[in-house]
Amino acid sequence: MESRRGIMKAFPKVKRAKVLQGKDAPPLKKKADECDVTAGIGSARCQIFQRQIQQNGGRTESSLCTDVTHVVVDDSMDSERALRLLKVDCMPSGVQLVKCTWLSLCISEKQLLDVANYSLLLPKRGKGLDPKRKKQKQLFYITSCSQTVPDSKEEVQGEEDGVSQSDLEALITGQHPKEETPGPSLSLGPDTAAQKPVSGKWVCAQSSQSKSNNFNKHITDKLELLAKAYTHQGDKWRVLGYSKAVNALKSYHKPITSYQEACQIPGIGKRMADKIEEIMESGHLRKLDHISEAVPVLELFTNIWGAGAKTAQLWYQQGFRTLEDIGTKAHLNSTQKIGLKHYSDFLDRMPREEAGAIEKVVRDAAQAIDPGLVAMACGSYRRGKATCGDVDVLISHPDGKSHKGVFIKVLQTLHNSGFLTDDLVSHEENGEQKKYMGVCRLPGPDQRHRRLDIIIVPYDEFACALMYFTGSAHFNRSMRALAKTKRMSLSEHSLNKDVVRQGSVKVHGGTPLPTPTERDVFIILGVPYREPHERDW
Ligand code: 8GT
Ligand code: MN
Ligand code: MN
Repeated sequence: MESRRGIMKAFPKVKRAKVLQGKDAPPLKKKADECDVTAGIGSARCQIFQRQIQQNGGRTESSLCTDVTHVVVDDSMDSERALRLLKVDCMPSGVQLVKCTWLSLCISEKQLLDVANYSLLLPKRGKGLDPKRKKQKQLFYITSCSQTVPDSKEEVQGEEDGVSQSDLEALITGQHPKEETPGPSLSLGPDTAAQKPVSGKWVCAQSSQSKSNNFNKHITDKLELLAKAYTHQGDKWRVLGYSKAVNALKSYHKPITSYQEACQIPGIGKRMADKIEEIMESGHLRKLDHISEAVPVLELFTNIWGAGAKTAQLWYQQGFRTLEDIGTKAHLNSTQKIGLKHYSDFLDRMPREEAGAIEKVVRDAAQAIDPGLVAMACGSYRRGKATCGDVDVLISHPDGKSHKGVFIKVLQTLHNSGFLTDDLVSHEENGEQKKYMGVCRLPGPDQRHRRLDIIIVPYDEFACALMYFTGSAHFNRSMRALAKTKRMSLSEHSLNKDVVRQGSVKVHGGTPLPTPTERDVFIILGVPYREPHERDW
């Protein structure tokens, strides 16, 4: 990638991109006969964007030439600065100036999405896209401003409602967002970081018990409402930003009284602080008045196991409004059919005692096969929650080898006894780990159907898998991000050292460290050990 006066040529020119126009090009290209230019985005992200765009049949341009229909800029950039960077007084007619979140969403959804919520400048009145431009192919253009936008606290805390760059990258690459906003230790070299005690804004270094006395409930209640709306609209970025801010507010030691005070809390950016100020001053958040009437319907639909925001939106567009519509008119895949059948059972969280009873059934089945097997419920159960959405049972064998072949046998036993009633994902392989997702029901009258996950792992991965499946997801992200600052990487398989990253792209996976217990992971990362109930972030 070449850098020129702060402008990064990230994508091939149209002509060179011809090769990408194969007949199998994914839907992004099909729907997206438009062009993009991107500005102010770090080089690592440029690379990710470039690869993803190319994979989706997209094209880029190295300057704001006449073919361009979209200019994509970093979320933190304002329109004035973008125009300065582009050396124009205003955007040429028909050219959209959009945040890179939009591009990321397009990539993850594999289609061109409406720019409405991601546009920096209102389009000129009465003017849609110039019809000529509509015919053109996609062109992407990224400019880098790594010199002018440092990896500062401001940036990582995130503009656009507090979503960080690392979250963005995780989502761009289509993974579950596993990394949390890097803390101040980001600026320390790996060696210094290892010596400094980890603290401050690292969520994993703190007990989630600090949330139990929420002095800012009047604020978090409203932010959570908005976050929920974003969840059902499939806006993962905002959901992440809001959940981070809500966590930060819940664990803050006193009621917030000013905008400045809000800004100083790690995890809260300026735009989030604006909203907090609005609630403080007016007792209300106007944004809540503008939640689309579609949201409750989308919520109804996404509560069907196996139906995500995208499916829900599709159904909504097809005119469906009720579960009856879905049952009679919508096209459902096999998991969604099971989800609909058990709609209210799955929605209802079970008391932890019931989760304990389910764990026991699975453990007994495993130990009937081999008494040496260990079986533990992780997830919310292990975090000590009073209710559980599902049960996540982890199975392994301390001898390091006898877990092999157990997966099939355990499932056989549980199917035969009638305990397992439906299979959602009957066999998912992840390296040496195997995962089952299904539905079970305890014997006896009046028992409800419950979601059950069973994961079998080799014993050398047990501690990392235990930690991963215990969560919470937010805690996991924090641990992973912390590992990253020490040139390590943490996964459900292992904690690796000597990881080589270029920007945020991992170029060498490093070497797994021995982690016989969860405690070892905490010790190596230099954070105080947290009991599972303290990880409920
Ligand atoms: P629950 O009571 O709603 O079931 O809450 P949970 O037990 O915390 O959530 P879960 O969905 O059952 O997931 C179990 C654990 O797996 C989570 O706590 C989380 O730490 C971990 N996990 C990730 N990433 C992902 C992911 O992409 N999908 C799922 N299902 N779980 C994940 O870290
Ligand atoms: Mn769970
Ligand atoms: Mn689960």
